Formats: sequence, structure tokens, C-alpha cells
Amino acid sequence: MMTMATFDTLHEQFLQDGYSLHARPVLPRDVVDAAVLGMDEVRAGRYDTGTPPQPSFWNPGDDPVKKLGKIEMPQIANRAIDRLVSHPALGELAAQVTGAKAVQVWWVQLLYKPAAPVGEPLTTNIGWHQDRHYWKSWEEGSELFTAWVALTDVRADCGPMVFVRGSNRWGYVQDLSDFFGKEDQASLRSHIQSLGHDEWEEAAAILPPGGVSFHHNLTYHGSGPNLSGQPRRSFAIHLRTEKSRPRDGLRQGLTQFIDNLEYNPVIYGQPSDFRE
Ligand SMILES: O=C(O)CCC(=O)C(=O)O
Repeated sequence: MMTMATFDTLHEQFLQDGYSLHARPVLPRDVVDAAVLGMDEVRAGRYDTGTPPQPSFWNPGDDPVKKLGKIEMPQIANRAIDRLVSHPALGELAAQVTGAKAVQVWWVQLLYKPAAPVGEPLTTNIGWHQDRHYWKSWEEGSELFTAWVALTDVRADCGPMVFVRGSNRWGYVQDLSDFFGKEDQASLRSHIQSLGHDEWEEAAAILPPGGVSFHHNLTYHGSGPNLSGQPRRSFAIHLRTEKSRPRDGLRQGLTQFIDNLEYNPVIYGQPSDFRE
């Protein structure tokens, strides 16, 4: 039987488990409520900054029920979302969790998981994956992690994110990641486990509006169907510490905006802490 270890700091616990859950509101309610309205504006194709998001999986007019509402860089399109993403409370907690001197936002995803229609619960599941698999524009060993901010009450029946405890210590598992969950997830799990990763303990991120989870870029995670009857709303805010470098120093793909501090704010420490 696995025993629960106790840790002196949030940072130690994060290094051991690969995630950190904050099931109390970290972001103020007014900031969260404004961001919910901002999310609806962006989903409707209305941008109060005058700038559209980056090319996305989901676009205004797409199926709102059968397709995961995933929109890239919504903070550049809406001021209220930008206020949430750059909130200092997020920066301070992120620094505590990771032991960082400085923290910068480098990419954001709006995630709107609709309530599953009866009989079709699988189309918006998110399959087991390590984020590192999708983040090849960063150098190996870069300290990259995610703050996932809940905008709605994320209960067990909402298809919460689920982390595999300690999987951040497995290293990168080549090609066994499937965000869009096209493969059979039970087979994918068995395949991963067959590589010697048989200790598989899942932890669900049950969060109130304004609650936050953090996860390491190598932590396996995914999420199941939203059976709550209400949309599950969140932002995945991808962050880096000063110990990170874009591959070959290039600005391309996911690193293309790191010098633009309006799009990619430094939310803890100073911009000068990031020297590559
Ligand atoms: O929202 C989810 O269920 C998963 C999000 C995710 O994969 C991430 O934030 O890295």
C-alpha cells in the first residue's frame, strides 16, 4: 500500500508528485467572473483588444457541444482574460510551487469542455499525455509547467483533470501521448505501464472557481467526460521559470511571443531574469 508522504514545502511536494492542487480560490471572484464573460466574448468571435486569438482547434461557429472548445492565446483577444492570466497571486504561488526566481507566461489555452450529450460522452475527453511531447520548441531540461485555473466549480462529475502521481519522475516517454484521446485510453495506459511504470495512482483536480492546479511538463494527465450538465470552463496557462531556453535560441511555434511582454507577461520576478 502506498503511504502519503508529508513535505516541508510546496516545492518539495511538487517535485515528488508532479502536481500541486490549490482547492481554495487563488484568483479573486471578480477577476474570475469577468474572465467567464471574456471567455463567452472570445467564443462568440468578439475581441475587445481588436486582436484575434492564435489559430485554434475550435473557432466561432464550430459545434459547441461535440467538440472541445480549445482556443489558443485568448488573453491577446480579451482584456479580462489578460487580467486573470497576469494576476500577481498566480505568479507568487507559481514561484512558491516551483522554487523559481522568475515566472513568465509563454502560452495560454482557453478550455471549454461542454456537458456531454447523452450517449456521446467521449468526444471531448482529453487522453493521457505528457505536455513535453507537444513542446519541442523548448530545450531539454527547460523548467516548464502549467497553471490550470478553474472558472467553474470542477467536481468529480465535470471531467476534472486527473494526474498520475510521480509520473514526472519517469522522464519523457517517447510517443505515448494522445491529447485528443483518439486511441483507446485503457490500452494507452497499459502500454505506458508495460514500460516499467506500473505504479499508477490517479489524483483528480477538484477545484472551486478561482482554484488552481499546477503540473510539471512530464506529469501524465488527461480528463474524462463532463457528466455534470454544465460546461467545465478553465484556462491552461503555460509557464516557465528563468531556467528555460527556447530551442537553439529561436522564437518559433510556441516560443514565438516570449519577447512580447504584453502577450507573455512576467508574473513573478523581473523580465531581466530571463536571459537566453
Ligand atoms: O483540461 C484538461 O482536462 C487537460 C488540460 C491539459 O492537458 C493541460 O492543461 O495541460
